[in-house]
Amino acid sequence: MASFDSHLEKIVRRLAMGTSRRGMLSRIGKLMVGSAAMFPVLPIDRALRFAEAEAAPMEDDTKCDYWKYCSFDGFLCGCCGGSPHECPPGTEASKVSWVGTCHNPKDGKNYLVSYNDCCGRTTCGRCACNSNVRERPAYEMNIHNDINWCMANNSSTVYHCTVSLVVGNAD
Ligand code: ABN
Repeated sequence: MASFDSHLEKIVRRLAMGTSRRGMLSRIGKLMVGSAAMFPVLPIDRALRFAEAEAAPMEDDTKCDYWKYCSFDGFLCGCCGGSPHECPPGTEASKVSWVGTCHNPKDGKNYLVSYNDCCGRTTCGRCACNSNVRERPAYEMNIHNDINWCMANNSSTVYHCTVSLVVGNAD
């Protein structure tokens, strides 16, 4: 070990005698720049990639682009004190509803989804979502979804928000 130390000491001394301090600093600087190009080490770069990875999955059922909302028309109850499938307190689910067929990209299957309005409180007004896949003009009520489905409830005209429930397989 002692011989290794003295050998290393000789090399370092020889290097030091043949190099100015400024020259050594410049070499160290070049080495650092070169290695940074090869191995990206700046924390800001990694943070950005993490943010992109976070944004990638389409699995958020609080957002209108969630697969189950393909034929949605209304306000998402998850933003109105309820959940994506539960009416908020003080409201009741509509007795009639609009049914759409949505494709779940996760398992590649199609599902029947019932969109029930929650009735009995004034319009929530948050998280409007109008996807309307396969909706047709209003002259055919069963294929038109821009309707207040609270019509069959006691609180017939007061619409608050809409929930969505998978009711069956559509394949
Ligand atoms: N189905 C949601 C809705 C309620 C009232 C009016 C239009 C659409």
